[in-house]
Amino acid sequence: MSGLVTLDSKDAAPDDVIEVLQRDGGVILAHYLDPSRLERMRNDLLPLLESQPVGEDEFFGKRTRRISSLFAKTRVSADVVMHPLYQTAARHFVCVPQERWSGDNRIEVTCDLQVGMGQAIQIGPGEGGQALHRDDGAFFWSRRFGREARLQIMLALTEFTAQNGGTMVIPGSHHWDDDRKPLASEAIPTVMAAGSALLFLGGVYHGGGTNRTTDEWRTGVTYSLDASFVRQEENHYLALTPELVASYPEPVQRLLGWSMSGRALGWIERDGILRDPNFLVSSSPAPERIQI
Ligand SMILES: O=C(O)CCC(=O)C(=O)O
Ligand SMILES: [Fe+2]
Repeated sequence: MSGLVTLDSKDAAPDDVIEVLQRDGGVILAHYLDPSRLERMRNDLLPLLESQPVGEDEFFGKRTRRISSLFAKTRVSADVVMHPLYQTAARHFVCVPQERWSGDNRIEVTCDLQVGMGQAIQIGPGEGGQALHRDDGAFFWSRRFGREARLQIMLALTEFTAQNGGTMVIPGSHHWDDDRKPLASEAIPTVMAAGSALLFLGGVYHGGGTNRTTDEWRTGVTYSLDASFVRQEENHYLALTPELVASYPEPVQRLLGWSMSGRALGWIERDGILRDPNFLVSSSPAPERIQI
């Protein structure tokens, strides 16, 4: 394969995005962020990255800077995770309805989405290629489960090239079983302009690329939309204050975890009733939990 497929966010149909993801496991969306949001995000994050120390091990990169708690650092985070193409594709792959017995009833259950993590990643000159890996390995996901638990995004804050560390991806590797080893020779670089974004499934082998330049820092911002029943990779409950979460619209509060997964996970008890915890950060009344 010569390169990853690029679609234009301005006119791509969600079904086209889903079709390419289903086949290749990754797709580039051009013009994902408009110029003013891109500029805002750059202003919010680039100065913070500049004063951040580089990592301490091979995987996270000894010439790579990272920052998280992104919802506390840039409000454009909400625009990235709420983009209709990202939301629709993530729901398609992650929120697959399942049937379960509950006594005599066969009920259909569907999980929701949550933001598993967010991180700005700046790969510096001289950084070697990161080990190829699957991001859903964080929660021991297996191809045997027959479904995906994560759709990740890597948004380019600066241009991604084959020379400066553009994310390496093995197209189609989300179809592989758990035993097949990823080879560097199978991976191709993500080449995209600032403001474009790579969407990739949690089962796709990928890794930060080698930065062969002498003076270019490659800056990407990554978030994941995960099945709401897996443990969040980043601990938003400890990283973000309830006041800050309350300042975002309700759908974003829910994505951050002030929500339930389906009807069973994540409740909080008040006055003897198990409730959806969103009332802690929104003005809506505390609804009763629906019984399973
Ligand atoms: O920075 C990149 O291009 C990818 C980083 C990555 O995949 C990771 O740290 O899990
Ligand atoms: Fe990764």
